[in-house]
Amino acid sequence: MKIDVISIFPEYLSGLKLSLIGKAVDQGLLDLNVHDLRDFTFDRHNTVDDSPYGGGAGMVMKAEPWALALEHVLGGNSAGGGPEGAQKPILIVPSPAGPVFNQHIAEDLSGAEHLVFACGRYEGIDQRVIDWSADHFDLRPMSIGDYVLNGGEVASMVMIEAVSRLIPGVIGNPESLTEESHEDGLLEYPIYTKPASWRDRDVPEILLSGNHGAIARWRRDRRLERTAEVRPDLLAELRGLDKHDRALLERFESGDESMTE
Ligand code: 6GU
Repeated sequence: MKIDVISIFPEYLSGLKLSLIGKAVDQGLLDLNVHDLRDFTFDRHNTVDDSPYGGGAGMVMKAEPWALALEHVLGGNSAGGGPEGAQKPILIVPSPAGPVFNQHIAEDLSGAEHLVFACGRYEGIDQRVIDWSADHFDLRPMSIGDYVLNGGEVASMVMIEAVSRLIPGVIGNPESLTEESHEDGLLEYPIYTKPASWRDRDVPEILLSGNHGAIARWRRDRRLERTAEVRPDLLAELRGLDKHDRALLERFESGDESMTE
């Protein structure tokens, strides 16, 4: 997968060189390039912003540097110029005004050939270049949650990490991708390691039993309980609950904790 990031703070993205994402880049699984928006300006001060038409607080990012940067990452791949039938690159514009990013979107994006992240700052980017970009890209404004950040850099890093770990080969043990929070709409079960007794707190006995069926059931029960407790909104979306699952949730809702242990 190819990922281009455009930002006025390219060094912000340097954290992506660390850990598993950096390794994926070294191994050639990920072709990650960060571009400085100011390289696409031609005035003495490398100006990327100006005051908003119609008035108001803050500054707006100018259209032309963005268009030049986006044309640069398109290379010969702009619509009409690229190979017949080739997918348009996906352009993600981080914005608190976009639909909220989630694991389903991460999975969808992990199958893409080319992702471009346009990190806005200030009050945002001139709308005309966003509209223009839709001719050349599959345009996706995207929020990472209901709060406001100062720019798209951190949001892009969040999305890049969530997407690239799903690319085959990026995570050494693909089994660690299953049974994690959100993988199938449930939060993950609690986990423990040695020692079996720590400061008078014992690991749940069933995990020491060697009974794999019972352990799997226990873990699913804990996932259901945890999800019901902290994210009831996720439970409402769940499909494929069996009789045992539904019985556990009913007991949980009625507050009968004794039957769930
Ligand atoms: Cl994607 N960008 C910014 N600037 N703020 C955000 C956000 C994105 N998602 C939530 N808040």
